[in-house]
Amino acid sequence: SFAKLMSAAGSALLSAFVHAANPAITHVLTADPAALVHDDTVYLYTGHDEAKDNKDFYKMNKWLVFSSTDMVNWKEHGSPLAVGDFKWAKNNAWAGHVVEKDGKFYWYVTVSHATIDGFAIGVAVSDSPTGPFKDALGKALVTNDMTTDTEISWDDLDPAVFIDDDGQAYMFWGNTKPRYARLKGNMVELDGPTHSLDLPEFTEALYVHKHGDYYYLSYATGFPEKTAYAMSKSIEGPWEYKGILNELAGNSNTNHQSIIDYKGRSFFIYHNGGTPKGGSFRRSVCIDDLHYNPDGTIKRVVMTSE
Ligand code: FUB
Repeated sequence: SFAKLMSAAGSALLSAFVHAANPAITHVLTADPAALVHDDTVYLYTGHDEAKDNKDFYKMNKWLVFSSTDMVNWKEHGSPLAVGDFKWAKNNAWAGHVVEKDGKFYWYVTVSHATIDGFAIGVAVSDSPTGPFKDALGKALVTNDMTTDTEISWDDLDPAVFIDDDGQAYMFWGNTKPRYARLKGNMVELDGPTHSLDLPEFTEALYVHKHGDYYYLSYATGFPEKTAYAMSKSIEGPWEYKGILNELAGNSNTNHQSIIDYKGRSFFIYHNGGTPKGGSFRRSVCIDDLHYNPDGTIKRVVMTSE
């Protein structure tokens, strides 16, 4: 019937609209996506790979911001934050994460410290989700603690910040050893001790989100990396390991994830080496649907390219 035909045409149109090709951004290299939903808009904060080929290592000096209201068309907002904005840092604009509190936007990032061996976490602040962002502290929020010989210079990277329903903020971070601490109300100082987490085969890229009654802790596992996750009824745990959420992301060793709910759907945002000269050091952000089971567990992500 005509009505059936129209409805089929409508759903074909709808799926063309909602399933953009992956990678989602191709004209510039983007890695380590962190998405923030604010005022009905998704802001996507990414790193920027500058390596000329995939035999190189990471070459990253600045971060980029994009926004979208349909998860398909991404508007560019340039680079409102670079390593050079942190006077105490020397290089490596690695993974970061942005949260909003009381009308201010806090961007937590990984950099290499100029005078303390190893990675460090800095925080920049802005009145707008698209910047400009300024170093909030003039020094690192977390520096490498080499006080015990089990510490490694890669410990302090990949911050992920989560604000619980009661307003308490937490920062999760780490490589090899996952950890978290509370943040003070000012969002730029740790409040109290740093706690270790016990997560199987943890590599890096912690990410925390809440959906329904559960808290979810997702992370990169193994190397090359897959994404695994754990669930809890409380942000302070205990966390129950739930297995693999996403398989190896093609030709990239890493696939650093971000998970959001937006306009009634859930999204898994990650990176692969999916552009023509892409690979582990030339990465691009991808977006796929995420589906929850009725018991709160998450179905494995089906990565798509078109
Ligand atoms: O982009 C540099 C590093 O690679 C990030 O900090 C890690 O999460 C991995 O994606």
